[in-house]
Amino acid sequence: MSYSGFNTPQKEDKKTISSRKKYKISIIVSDWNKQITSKLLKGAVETLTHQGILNENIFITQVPGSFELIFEAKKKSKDSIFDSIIVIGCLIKGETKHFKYLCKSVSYSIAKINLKSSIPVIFCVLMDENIKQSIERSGGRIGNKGVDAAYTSLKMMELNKS
Ligand code: DLZ
Repeated sequence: MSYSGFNTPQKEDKKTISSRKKYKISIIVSDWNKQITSKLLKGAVETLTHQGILNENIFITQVPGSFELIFEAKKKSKDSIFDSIIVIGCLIKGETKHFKYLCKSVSYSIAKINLKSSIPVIFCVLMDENIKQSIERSGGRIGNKGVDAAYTSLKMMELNKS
């Protein structure tokens, strides 16, 4: 497997898993490139539930494209019921300038929400040169970035509460 940079956490003890029952997570997922974002979503949800988050505490919102992740994340970050937000999208380079400006605005805006928000917003937006790269990162050779985002969300919620 290629190096992904992500250190998968050690197996957690029962007490830690059980302590996560209280957490509520919003996942905002883009419909654009759904064949990829649905796999990222599946990876995230399976990891969260496996790590102690209750199914009924995972709130999924679908938006048309990655650009709309910004508006929805801003809204959800003001909603005090959530302990963490994960935004999932997939931007693939095309022939126009859309890719460059979408990548810039989505990453910049989600970073900006994190500066203001009291809850962590986890960034799971692939920005790939082609569909092959996206397939590799959504359950292929390089793993599933949805899984990594779920672990990051757990870590950040726990840090935020400590
Ligand atoms: C317009 C557009 C393009 C060209 N490419 C993508 C993409 O690769 N991934 C993605 O999530 N969304 C894309 N979009 C749609 C924009 O994110 C947005 O939905 C529209 O510009 C409407 O605001």
